Amino acid sequence: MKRTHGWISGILLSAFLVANAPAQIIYSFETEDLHGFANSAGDGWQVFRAQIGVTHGDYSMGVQWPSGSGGFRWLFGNGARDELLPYLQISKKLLMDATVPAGVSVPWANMAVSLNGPSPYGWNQAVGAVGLPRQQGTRTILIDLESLPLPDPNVDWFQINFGLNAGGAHEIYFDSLRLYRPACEMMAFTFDNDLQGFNIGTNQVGITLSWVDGKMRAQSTGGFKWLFNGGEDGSVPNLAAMVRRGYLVVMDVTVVSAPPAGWGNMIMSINSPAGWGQSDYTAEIASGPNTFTRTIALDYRGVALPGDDNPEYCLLNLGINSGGPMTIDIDNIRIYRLPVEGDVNCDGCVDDADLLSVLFDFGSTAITASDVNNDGVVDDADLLMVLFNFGSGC
Ligand SMILES: [Ca+2]
Ligand SMILES: [Ca+2]
Ligand SMILES: [Ca+2]
Repeated sequence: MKRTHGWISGILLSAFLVANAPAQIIYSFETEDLHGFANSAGDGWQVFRAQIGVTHGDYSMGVQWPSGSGGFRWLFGNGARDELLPYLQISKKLLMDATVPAGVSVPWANMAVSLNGPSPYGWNQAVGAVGLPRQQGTRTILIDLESLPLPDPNVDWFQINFGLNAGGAHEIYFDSLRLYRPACEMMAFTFDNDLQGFNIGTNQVGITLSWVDGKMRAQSTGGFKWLFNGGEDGSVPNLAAMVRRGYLVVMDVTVVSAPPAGWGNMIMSINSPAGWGQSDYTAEIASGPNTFTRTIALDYRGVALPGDDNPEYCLLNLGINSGGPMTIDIDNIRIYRLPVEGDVNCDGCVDDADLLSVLFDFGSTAITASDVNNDGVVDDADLLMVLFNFGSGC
């Protein structure tokens, strides 16, 4: 009774902005050349500085597909090594905000990502696509480049390239390409001993779940299937508290057996007394004939969340879809914390630990979360931001 309210969609969406927040931002798209990406325009494609979907600074990067058509195009970065490589040496998982304006929607949209440098580094493309938002709203996407090597630190040039693809004329605004921060994770499901309540429900066919080596294995015959959370004893402790403080569900997904049609994707829902909160964002999980492991994220902003930290129940359900039989392993489902301004260590509370961090790094020009306002130096401006927000989120 408490578990499945079925296919409820029609979620109310609004294009909302994320507050500027501690994050080590690589590209903010503030200048006309958009870190080189603007030069990728042409053949009806438009890449331009915009003021829609701005999540850091004053501008974003707008991309419009050719009028009336979908399709694929690479956007190439500027090759300025020092604006990119030092960041990837800290983390090869990146986040970026992607906003679709009102009145625009497409059946599907995704992005390929490559790193590119002079020979012998060459062109290194990450396996698998990243889902892009298909309808109105701001969603944060996770780009996992862990599988790619980095070039020699003294390489002449080095760039990141985005291959955009959509099943119709699309329009997206990007901002705040930034480092993913493990410090912001709240662990929800580790599958250390069992499936932690995940099941396939009573009426669903064509899907089996099993516990394999500390992971949840889902074997689907294809098409859309729910992996329900819950069972007899509700949900994992503190899940409601976590989802109320986060905005992304993050997990490690291994494609054990790829679907013959070459595609597989995932949506999610949070089910609580607030209702069946189904996300509109679709994460790509399988791509081509490849077997691989990577981290994906599902942005759940806009879904109904429990009104307090201790509701009668709070369940996290995953909906997988594939073109034919597919086997995947899922592990380490965690919730990524919503930014709290001034929260340097990303524990959700602005307190002495954050203050000490800024004081300790004072004067530093390194890439550090102590640079709260992301201007490249830790100084009194950052200290003031922590002081102004002291106690926030605690
Ligand atoms: Ca910006
Ligand atoms: Ca803190
Ligand atoms: Ca600063």
